[in-house]
Amino acid sequence: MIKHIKQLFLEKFGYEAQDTYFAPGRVNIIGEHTDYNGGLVLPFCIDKGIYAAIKTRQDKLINIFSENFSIQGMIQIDLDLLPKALLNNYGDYLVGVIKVLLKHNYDLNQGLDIAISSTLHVGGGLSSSAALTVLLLKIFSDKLKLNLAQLEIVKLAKSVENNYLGVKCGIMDQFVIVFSKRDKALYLNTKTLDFELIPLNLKEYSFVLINSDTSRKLADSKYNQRQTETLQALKILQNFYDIEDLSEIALDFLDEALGKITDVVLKKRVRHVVTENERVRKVKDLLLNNHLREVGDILTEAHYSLKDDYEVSSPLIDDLVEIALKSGASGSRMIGGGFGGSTLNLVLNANLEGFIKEFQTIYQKRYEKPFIYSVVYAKDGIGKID
Ligand code: GAF
Repeated sequence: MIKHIKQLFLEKFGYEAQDTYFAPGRVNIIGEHTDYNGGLVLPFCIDKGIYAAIKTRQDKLINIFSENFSIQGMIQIDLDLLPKALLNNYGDYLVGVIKVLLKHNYDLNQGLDIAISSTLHVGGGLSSSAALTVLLLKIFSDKLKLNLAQLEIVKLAKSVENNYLGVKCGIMDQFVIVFSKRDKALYLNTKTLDFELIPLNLKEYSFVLINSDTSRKLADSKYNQRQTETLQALKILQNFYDIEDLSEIALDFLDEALGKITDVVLKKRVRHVVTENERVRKVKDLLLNNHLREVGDILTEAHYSLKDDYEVSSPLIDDLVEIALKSGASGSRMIGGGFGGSTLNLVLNANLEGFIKEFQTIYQKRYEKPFIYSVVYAKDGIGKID
């Protein structure tokens, strides 16, 4: 892929690239929709992601070409003349990054040529947007000598999504894309930003990712609505409790807290957040103590919480979970924002081949879509690769 991205750069710009970078996508083991409620998450990065080859320019133009969106051609942004409205293409990530840097008074005095190519399947829900934003910030930081600290990159990348792209996301994706380490899962408290890298040794199990091949844009989906609902529930509970976010509600107090809310939908949202935090704690301990079988049960439990209480699944995703369990997975759940994307499945290695075969047979009877799956391993976060 390094050779490929360098070749793409040469073809598009007519000279050799200076540097190449890679920003991975992420998988979340558990802790979904908790990161904008001050809760816990347990993600890791995978080996698929976005590659970039770059070279600085003498003027103040940023030229970017994405092989995956080649139909949109080369996008050019003048650092002195930024578009006011959204471009409605991937150039918006670039403009968002530039605007957020300028807002924080960083001096952007040099242009860049950038070629990018992604191995993340569109519609996989593996956080390609956070990968792209973090990647661009890292390139600007290194090449324009902004010297951004890792945590600053994380926060700026989140701000691009929140303030320029209209997605009210939390900090999980950006954080793991910067801090992920090979063979580790990242146990993160999204409120304090304290984190631990815990060994991810699945022993006789594997994580299998299954892609629903349905894309959705978080800004258009009900993602932001969920954020608003949890905020509404928090406001109600703040009349009774001295709390800053829903994750401060302990499981033991859940029933009492739910008693303060009359709206049935808001009750369900709160129940998901509180029980999900508990599931993250449990899975972390189970992983550390090598109790993988129980991890599977909790993953499936989390899926039903996301489906029934948080209502962010989809009929197709529910079906993928059902097929996985029928095919012998020890646990299965949707991951990420929801309404599409991928499922994460915990499968015994001894069953792996049988699982894939059985899943494929059932899936292809029901759907006329390609069956897209991969076995995933925890990898390092963003970095310069050459
Ligand atoms: C998306 C968001 F970007 C994350 O911040 C997180 O909320 C996730 O959905 C759900 O857990 O990936």
